[in-house]
Amino acid sequence: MILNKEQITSHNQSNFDKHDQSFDFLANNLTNKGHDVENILKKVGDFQVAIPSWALGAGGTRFGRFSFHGEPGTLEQKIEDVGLIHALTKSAGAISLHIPWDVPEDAEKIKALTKSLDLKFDAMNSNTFQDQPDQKHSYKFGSLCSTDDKSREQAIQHNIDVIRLGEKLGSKSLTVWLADGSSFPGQNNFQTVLKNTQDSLQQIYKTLPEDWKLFIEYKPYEPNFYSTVIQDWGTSFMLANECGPKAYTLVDLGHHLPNTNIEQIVATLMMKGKLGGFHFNDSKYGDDDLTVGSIKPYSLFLIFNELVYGMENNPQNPYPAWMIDASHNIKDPLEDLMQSLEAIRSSYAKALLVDQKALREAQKNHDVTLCQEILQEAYLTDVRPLLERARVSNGGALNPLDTYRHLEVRKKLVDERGKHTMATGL
Ligand code: PSV
Ligand code: MN
Repeated sequence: MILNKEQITSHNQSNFDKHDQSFDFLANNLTNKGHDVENILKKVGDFQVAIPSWALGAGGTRFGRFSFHGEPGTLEQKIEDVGLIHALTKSAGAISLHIPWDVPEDAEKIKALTKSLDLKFDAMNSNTFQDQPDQKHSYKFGSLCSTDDKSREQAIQHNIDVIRLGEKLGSKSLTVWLADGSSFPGQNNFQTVLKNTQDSLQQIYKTLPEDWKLFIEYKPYEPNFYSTVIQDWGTSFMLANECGPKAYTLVDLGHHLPNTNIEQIVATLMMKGKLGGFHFNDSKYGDDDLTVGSIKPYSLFLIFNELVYGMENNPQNPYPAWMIDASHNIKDPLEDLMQSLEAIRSSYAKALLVDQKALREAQKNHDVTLCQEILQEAYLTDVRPLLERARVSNGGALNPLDTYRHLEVRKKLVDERGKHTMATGL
């Protein structure tokens, strides 16, 4: 299913008056406070977040999976779904593939489809956390960290194959997330598995094309419950440094123990020029895969405050690759992704409203109360009219969720694909 521009613009008409009023009110207020509204609109409109192929079907837990009707059953349908989200939101201009879940039969055809929907290929993701049916050596006791040479070599080769496939598609980065670790004390020698992982990553790094980046993702636990080889940003940062200048740390919001100060991690990595990629989601307890901004919106704003500071003040850090990494159980995945995109852009816009000059001054004067006021002033601004204007200016929907429901997109997808389709993935 493909949405055409006319369907979207004709639904926009009914809400324009209301939008104009609220936008004018906000723009006046912001201008009076010294903000450059046009500049903010441009930055917000340009902010694009990749959608992972595995977020388009319903996720599951080890207790079960409830399929969502009309799920994309093929890679083409996954790309079409991202195309739908992008047509409505104009903020999801890329798809991130996970191999081997998404191996295309015809790379050229897939590339053409993606281009026709105004999408790009974001990072390629390798998968050595599951055994595949035709696989010779198991990853049960680790992949890039494995003490079994055959498993380790197979995992290295898989990553190299993913890079080669990504080259055909026009991707420019590889994200490596490893489930490697141990579930019981004594199971692994910590130094041996770390050393093996470092050696393996270096071998993969050597095959990276000149204009590619390697993103090393970390996670404290799950699926292993005692130790994970790349457990935290420090380990990832160390490995990235051992690999070389094209290797970076990737921060996934769900991969931190409760109450970790993620904004401080972001600041540290950007100062060192090593924040390469970012996975958005939200969580209450662990890697919960919840909609971005649904649980801790203020934390997300504080994180964006550091991201904005880093993007403006750290030329040593490349522009990060943004991706939503969530796939949960009960909502329509496309609706969920549109809510996440809105929360991301909203936090970004609010962070752009932080009066950096006044904040520096208040920090210099140790006026702690004022520092907090400055942050809150930005956070409490209702930026929704700004997001609407940025979207509509780029040809998107004033209200993507409302338009999606009005146009009965899910019903049409079910009619087209059937009720009992199932997306590949977790
Ligand atoms: C692991 O929890 C993770 O965040 C990694 O990014 C994976 O590649 C992704 O989820 C999907 O399993
Ligand atoms: Mn992730």
